[in-house]
Amino acid sequence: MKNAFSLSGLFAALSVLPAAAQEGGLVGKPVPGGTGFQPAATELARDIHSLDWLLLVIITVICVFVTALLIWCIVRYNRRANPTSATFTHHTPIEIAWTVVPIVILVFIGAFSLPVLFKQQEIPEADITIKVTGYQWYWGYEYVDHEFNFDSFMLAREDLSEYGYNDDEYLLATDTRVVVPVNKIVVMQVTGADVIHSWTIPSFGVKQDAVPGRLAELWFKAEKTGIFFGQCSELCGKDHAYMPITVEVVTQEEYDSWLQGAIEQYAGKPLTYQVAAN
Ligand SMILES: [Cu+2]
Repeated sequence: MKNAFSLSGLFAALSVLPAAAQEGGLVGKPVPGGTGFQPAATELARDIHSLDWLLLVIITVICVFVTALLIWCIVRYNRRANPTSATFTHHTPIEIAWTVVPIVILVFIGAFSLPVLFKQQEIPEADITIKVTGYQWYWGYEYVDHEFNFDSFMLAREDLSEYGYNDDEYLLATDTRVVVPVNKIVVMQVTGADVIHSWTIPSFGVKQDAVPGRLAELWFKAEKTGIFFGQCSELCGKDHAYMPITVEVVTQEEYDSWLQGAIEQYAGKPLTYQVAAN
């Protein structure tokens, strides 16, 4: 780990732009009063947000309807208002209605949710392929088209400013970043080296479990430049909260020059498979 920190110190000096100078800024850190989703930076994330709104409308209508029915029954059929209760046991039209209406609602929801799911799961042809491996407790990235790899560790509080981050980006900022070009299809191949982790960038609308022995895929096409944060999303041991994810989306020219530097710096570095001894 020590080695990786000193290497990445060098890398920080080579880094593309200071963190604050990005178009999209830094996305994914806590904001005062924030309750909603992190802003969408991909079509996938926009789709998820629209689906969430649709579901919110549907469940609100259902909740209001059921609450109104309950209140009506309490008022109209309480013991005082309705001393002689009805004795029937069946009402076929109502039974048909409460079977058919939920089916129609579920089919309606499925008609909107399944296309979103398929869009995420059908992996398009990649412009850039990156293999990401979850370790206890950091992430390793391999740019498979260019045969180099590096690890990404969370920055200690005292190192944040050296890397161009602010104090409130503690627990999110990492020493190295996954750098990708804007408007290009990036396919991440996700796996785990020791236990199950989960790789996510909420603004991209992607999340994938990193399961040892399996290679899963996710894809995204970021439409904005900037720095995007995510965190390991599968409880993976004592430092689970300390293995964040930082992705930097840059222009194609910036990516090309970064790539040149990264190849020079990292190519030939052996893959690190440090499996925890437990
Ligand atoms: Cu974890």
